[in-house]
Amino acid sequence: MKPVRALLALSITAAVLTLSACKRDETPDATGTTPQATAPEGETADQFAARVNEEIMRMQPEITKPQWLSSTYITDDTQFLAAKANEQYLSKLNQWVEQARRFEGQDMSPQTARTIQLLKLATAMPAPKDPEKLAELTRLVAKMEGMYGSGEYCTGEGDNRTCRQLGQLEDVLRGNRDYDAQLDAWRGWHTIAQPMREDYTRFVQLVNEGASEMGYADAGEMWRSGYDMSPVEMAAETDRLWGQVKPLYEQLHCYARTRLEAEYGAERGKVDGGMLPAHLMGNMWQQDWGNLWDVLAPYENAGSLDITGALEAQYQQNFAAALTRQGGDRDATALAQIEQDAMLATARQMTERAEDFYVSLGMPELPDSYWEKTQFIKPRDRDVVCHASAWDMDMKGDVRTKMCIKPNEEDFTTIYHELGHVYYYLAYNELPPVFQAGAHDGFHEAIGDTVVLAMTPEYLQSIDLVGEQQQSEEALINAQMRMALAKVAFLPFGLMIDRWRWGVFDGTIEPGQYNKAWWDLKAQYQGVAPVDARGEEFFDPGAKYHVPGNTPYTRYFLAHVLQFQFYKSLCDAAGYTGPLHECSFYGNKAAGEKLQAMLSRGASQQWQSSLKELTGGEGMDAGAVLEYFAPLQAWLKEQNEGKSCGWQAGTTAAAKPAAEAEAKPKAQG
Ligand code: X8Z
Ligand code: ZN
Repeated sequence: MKPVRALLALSITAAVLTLSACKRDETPDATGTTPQATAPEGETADQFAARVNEEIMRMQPEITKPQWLSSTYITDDTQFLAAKANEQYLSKLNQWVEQARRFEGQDMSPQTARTIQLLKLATAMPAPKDPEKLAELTRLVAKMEGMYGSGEYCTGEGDNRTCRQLGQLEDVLRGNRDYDAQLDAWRGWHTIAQPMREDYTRFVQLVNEGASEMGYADAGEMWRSGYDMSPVEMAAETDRLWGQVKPLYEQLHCYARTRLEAEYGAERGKVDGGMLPAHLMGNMWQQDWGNLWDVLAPYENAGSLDITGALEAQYQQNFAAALTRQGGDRDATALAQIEQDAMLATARQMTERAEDFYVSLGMPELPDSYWEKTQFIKPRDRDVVCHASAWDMDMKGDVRTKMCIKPNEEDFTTIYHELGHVYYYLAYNELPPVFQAGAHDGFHEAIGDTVVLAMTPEYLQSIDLVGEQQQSEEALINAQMRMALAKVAFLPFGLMIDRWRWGVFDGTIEPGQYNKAWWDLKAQYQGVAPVDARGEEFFDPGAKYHVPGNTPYTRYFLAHVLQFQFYKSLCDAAGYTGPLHECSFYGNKAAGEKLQAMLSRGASQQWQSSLKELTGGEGMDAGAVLEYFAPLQAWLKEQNEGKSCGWQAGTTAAAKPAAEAEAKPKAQG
């Protein structure tokens, strides 16, 4: 996502957005300690908007560079610098919001009115005005993100002591089908979050105080206010969209449970109430089931889409080439370096493939600086935040991604996702800084994923990643299942994280219930459960990046609906008339132009207008999701025939539908 700037969207690193001061225009207040910003005498609203834009532009690198450093080199020092930069930005933002109050009710251009409206939403981390609390908040967030990035699970004693970080624990879930090894990896990762509970609890108090000072009931209401509709309407929208896709998810859930029971036995393949065991889904958070292909593939001999196998082979080739180049002595250090070189070469090749897709649509090549400054793989000598992100360092071309790429399908598609952010940045770099954001944050998340939908078996074959494809009903179902394990499995997860945070922020979920509410929501939405009790000694939400990283999550749910709408429209623009799921717009300039037009609008207009320009419709709608997966849904129904589908999850106050929760009186933070 986006660290960096994104007004509505906001960022990855918590803080977000960005900006803050080069040249400080503050004067000390009466106590001499609190800087008090003053706006120039007689400044009009339009002048104010122009000044803020200019200041943001100047500050951007001052904020993003320390953040980049702390994410690519986790130490106390870089955390300190990132927190300071964030502090500078957030206090500046508070000043602008304060200064903008002068113009309330005055005549101003629509552009200025939108600028002021967006300013109030320019961070996911509303900060209290009190400078000490503001500084405390930025320190907490830098610390939690550092804890996540450097988190490791250690076992054994003395010489037998080994420590594994997230990537290694994910490897176990991805490829090891041993029940106990998976359980150990899953539990092990969740230990890293236990110490975050206290910090997170304090963090909630602080952002709620900031949100309340800005006029919102709590930080969750502020998050829901970034969608050109009321926060109540926004919450109801998410319920409506979920209602459209829920039957499809339930079919997939039922099928997955049957297969898991066949693999692990009826006892171990499911949890009481018919839920899926959290540690067996191939993914630490059960948000993407693609790694379970070996268990869930509909047909064994119906064409191979073994992308991971192809990428691993490419790595092996690079490794062999590096070995040959190096020759001579190969001690352990030299060998580790060769592995690292081969990994980097493979990661770059994977990224070149993704770039090629965008270039085929008529978009520019990535600038040289992208290739020089990007973090492609996990460095050997230091801790980094591996969670993938895309960065706009200066709003004028210094774009980068930060990943720890490995040669597998999931990382391959994540590269396409991240480049979607990068091409959005590049497309709107000409706009005033406040408009340099997605039409809404779900748009930003949907761009790269739209391209991923166009990675059809034919496209994959055309880039030599998979062999000749069968044309059969079986092959079609296999291809649909491959997409569904990534896209359909994700939907309830995309919703539940912020159901949890909305409840945490509005006080309906109290600190003493943080973990219980988390698992209640996972049970309700995903039908997933841990195999043993997860009491309040755990803080399982903290084991998912976006919680300590404070990145709002509803954006991904919306993106998983929008990307199908975008995809359908781009297929239309390309003149495609066949079944939706077979369309690829690779190489189609007309589709590229349409997409680029939307990207270049940024947040300069309401998202409904941008959506209309691209799709002809004004609202988000999951009809295209259902159209795309129609063959799979029919097949799943047949497979599930006679089975008792569904699951039983207890309901708690925290697990009520969003619209209902919204109607209740708010707790003050
Ligand atoms: O966080 C991300 C991206 C960066 S914006 C890698 N995603 C969500 C996640 O990993 O949880 C993409 C899909 C959902
Ligand atoms: Zn993203």
